[in-house]
Amino acid sequence: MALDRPQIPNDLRAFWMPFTANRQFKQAPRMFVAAEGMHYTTADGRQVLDGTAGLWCCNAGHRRPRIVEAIQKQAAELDYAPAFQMGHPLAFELANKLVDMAPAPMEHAFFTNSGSESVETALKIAIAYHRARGEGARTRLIGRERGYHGVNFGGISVGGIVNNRKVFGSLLNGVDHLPHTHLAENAWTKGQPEHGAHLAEDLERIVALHGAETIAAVIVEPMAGSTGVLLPPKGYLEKLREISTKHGILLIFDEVITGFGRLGSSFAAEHFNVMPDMITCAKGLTNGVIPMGAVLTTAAIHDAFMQGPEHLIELFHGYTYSGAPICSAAGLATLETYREEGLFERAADLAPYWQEALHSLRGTRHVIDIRNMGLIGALELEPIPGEPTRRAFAAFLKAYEKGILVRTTGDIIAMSPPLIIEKPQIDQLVETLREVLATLD
Ligand code: PXG
Repeated sequence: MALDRPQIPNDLRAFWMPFTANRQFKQAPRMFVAAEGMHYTTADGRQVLDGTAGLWCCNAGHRRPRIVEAIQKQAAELDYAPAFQMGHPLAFELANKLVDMAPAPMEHAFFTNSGSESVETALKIAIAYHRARGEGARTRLIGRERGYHGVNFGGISVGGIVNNRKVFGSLLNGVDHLPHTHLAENAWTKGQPEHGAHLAEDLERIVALHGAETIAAVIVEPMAGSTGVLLPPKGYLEKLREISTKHGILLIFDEVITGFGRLGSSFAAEHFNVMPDMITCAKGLTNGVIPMGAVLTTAAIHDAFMQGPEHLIELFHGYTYSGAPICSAAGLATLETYREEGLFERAADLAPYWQEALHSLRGTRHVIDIRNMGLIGALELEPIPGEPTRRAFAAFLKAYEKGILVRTTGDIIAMSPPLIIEKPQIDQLVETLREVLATLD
């Protein structure tokens, strides 16, 4: 591939990198310059196996022709159309395809540009929905400890990752949190853990504390990704649904990671057969190629807004790029790629092999737990005393040198490869990690 720019710029100072150890990075930059299928190419010409689908987003792998062509064609045809009070066909088409793919109760799609914006959108819709129905006192939002719902103020308020919250002031008020579901007794579980369904009952305690009539919504990741792959105990999501329904509280599933085949089904709601009132998604919606997210809602939520004079705007919310033409084209081509190649089924078929491969690392030095579901896996490492995160970060750097890309969060190594991964590539991931862990301090 001809590259007309220097592979590594001379000056790395201006770009303030997101969620990155900037000073460490700039001393020894790790740059990707190309990608294809399951691999990245580094600036120094090495191939790196993508064990993380970018950042959990390139579910169909890289540089897929259908998606590339759709974007090129759309850019040359209708580059942009105003998103407010005007439309263009592809956004409607994508919304239809998306709700067709999603579990039946989801009938409408509101487009955003990211997972974070999907979360803000869903939280605002929840509060406005209750108000539209004459329950304007329902404004409280319930999240969960260790939850990740993006980085905007609503998302970090309902989120439960302390470093993402503690330096950003007082956040939203009227927020409470459920306990996280990560129990030591579930260590080494393959798939969904046995213990912990009772943790959903904490919602009853929160209801008793605040009064159900003040609570708008509960938001959880059906499977918590960013915090280190925390799986829902058997019966937990069902119980959360039951208690939310009983008290008229909306249940929002944040499926930014679990959507689009990650668990071997369209969404986790389908996988667990628990239906929320709203689903937030992003990432895999466009295979990570173009920023786009969406909030899926039931007809009951959407229809509650469709009242009053018809010339009035029903929901005062939206983004310049909500459903933008190029994003919509990428979304349609992505969904078509998933369908055509049966990638969700492929993920489901590969899941048992993935599970056994990962769990073969049990007994490897430093590993204190292994968790998995669908094509997601995590190895939890014993932290170096007094130096949390250092060991996992060292593993990440070593793995990268040895040609595989993994993610770390705290002392947890997380993996979420593209759904096109082949069995020998699963072996390569696991065997490389085995070597890395064996040589790590
Ligand atoms: N909700 C969930 C459940 C997420 O996982 C977001 C919201 C925010 O999405 P945006 O598009 O605003 O980043 C996310 C994002 C990681 C990692 O490796 C996870 C995310 C993003 C980047 C890295 O854990 N999740």
